[in-house]
Amino acid sequence: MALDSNSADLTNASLGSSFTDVDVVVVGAGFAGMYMLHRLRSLGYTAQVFESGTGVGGTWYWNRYPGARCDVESLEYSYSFDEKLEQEWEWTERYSGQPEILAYANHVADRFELHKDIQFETRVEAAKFDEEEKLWRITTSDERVTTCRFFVMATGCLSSAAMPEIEGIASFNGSLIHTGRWPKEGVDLKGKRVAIIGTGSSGVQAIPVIAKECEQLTVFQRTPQYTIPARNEPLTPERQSDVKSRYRNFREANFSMPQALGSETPKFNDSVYDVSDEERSARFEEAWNRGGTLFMASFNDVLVDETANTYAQDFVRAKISEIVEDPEVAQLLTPEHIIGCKRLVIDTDYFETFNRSNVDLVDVSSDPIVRINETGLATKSSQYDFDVLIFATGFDAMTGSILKVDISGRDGLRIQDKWAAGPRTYLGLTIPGFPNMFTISGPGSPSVLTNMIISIEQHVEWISDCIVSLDDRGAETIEAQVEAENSWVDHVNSKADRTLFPSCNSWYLGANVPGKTRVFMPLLGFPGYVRRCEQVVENDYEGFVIK
Ligand code: NA7
Repeated sequence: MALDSNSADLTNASLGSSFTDVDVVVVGAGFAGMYMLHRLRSLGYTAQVFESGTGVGGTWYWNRYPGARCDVESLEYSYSFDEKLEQEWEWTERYSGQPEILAYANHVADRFELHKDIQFETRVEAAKFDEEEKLWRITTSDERVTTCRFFVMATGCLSSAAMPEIEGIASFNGSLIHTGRWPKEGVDLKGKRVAIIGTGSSGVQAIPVIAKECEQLTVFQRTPQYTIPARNEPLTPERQSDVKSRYRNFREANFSMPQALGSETPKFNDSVYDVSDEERSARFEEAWNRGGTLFMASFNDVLVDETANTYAQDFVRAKISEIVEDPEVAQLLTPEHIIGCKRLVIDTDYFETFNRSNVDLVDVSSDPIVRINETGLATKSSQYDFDVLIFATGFDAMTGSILKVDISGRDGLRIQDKWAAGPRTYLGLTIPGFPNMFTISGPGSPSVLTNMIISIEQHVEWISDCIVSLDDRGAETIEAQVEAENSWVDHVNSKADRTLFPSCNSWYLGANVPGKTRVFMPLLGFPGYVRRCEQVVENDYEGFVIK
């Protein structure tokens, strides 16, 4: 039995195995932590969420940079677990911007009264499994220890901002900002000389918006980016009410898609080789005009066959040279790598922005950044001065926030040691050696290759059903077996190896973080994954030891 989290004033040393502060501690109050809390409470469990920010929303709380926008359509990127919520919330655009998604997260928190069980401005620093008592002891930045039976890491996949180690960074006299830690109060860029390092999704979204606001923008690019127009537009009331009138069917159709999204976007099951040159170009052109990441679904082999991929590459390269007026700039903006193996970006006026007179592009692959100094930065050949330096340099994705917590499981096994050669999980949900601990959208699950909110819901429901099942049978612990983990890791790798995904330096592989082991972390294919999770339960939690 659990005590009310606020009334528990016991020293942990006096606690017995059936006597904990709360049933479940959840780390993070993003979309995963919020639904986990709601679901646990509705099943009668007590839960305490710890969140380092001052509000809910996770990645949408932190990523307030100008232009931040979701690359999944609004009517899909929303919770599906509550029909009233689904009906009452009105989205305004095809792809929601960060302020609207954060407003939605706040609406959900208010609607389900989540705040009372979330402790904000509190970081979980350590978590230790007590084998004798069969409970977890969670140490937080306020120097308290909370005990719980179950421990859920809902820390998000893109929440640990990655800052490159560039000499002299502390000497810069101007403002230095990471896109993933954009100040809540905003940043006035009017009349400022701004520099931005990084042209991933964050850079590509921010650059066109910042260029319109600031006096001068210098973009430091290491790798050019393939990006497809988002074609964002206001969501018409007709489209919104149409989807709302058949939301269950719409959700189910998306649930059966490989990425849990896009059931109404045309997709094709033929090869680039099956059609004429004219048809191929017309197909890509339609996808370009339609906008969105499903450009890659124009043919069935673009992401699996290197030569097939070159047709898509060539199409986008031709677009860049059409849009960008200065041929030298166009050349610098033209990627050479495989399209889609780094996450495909969607944009609004990205390439067009380089036609503005106040935007300069510096290729730091040929002229590397050497150091940051008081007035700006020095590349090997030149000095650039500016007032604001923006790092759009991405995240220590998928594992960064888990590894920041000092987690030790059975026999004192530390997660940092367990994952020294890269993350290993069973189902992306559990880790042998760490009983009663779960990771939502962890490495080895479809997570970032899907509509994240839908993947989150599937994980939250699996975890809470698992906890109920343990209680129904009077069991205390569940722990994944190493054999199950080994075959799961093989499964995740073999899926990735059948595609072009492992062939370039992406954050999916951890290749953007110096020293991080190169492992393709997400699992391809949502419906197959969901079936597998269901089978595990049907086979009485196959691959787990329950005691
Ligand atoms: P990404 O996609 O990891 O992009 C980071 C960018 O920063 C990328 O262009 C990197 O170049 C660049 N980068 C990183 N370190 C450096 C250094 N030291 N010097 C120069 N350039 C550097 O992160 P985002 O935040 O844009 O997007 C992450 C995801 O969030 C995105 O995929 C969406 O799902 C939402 P590189 O390519 O490594 O040469």
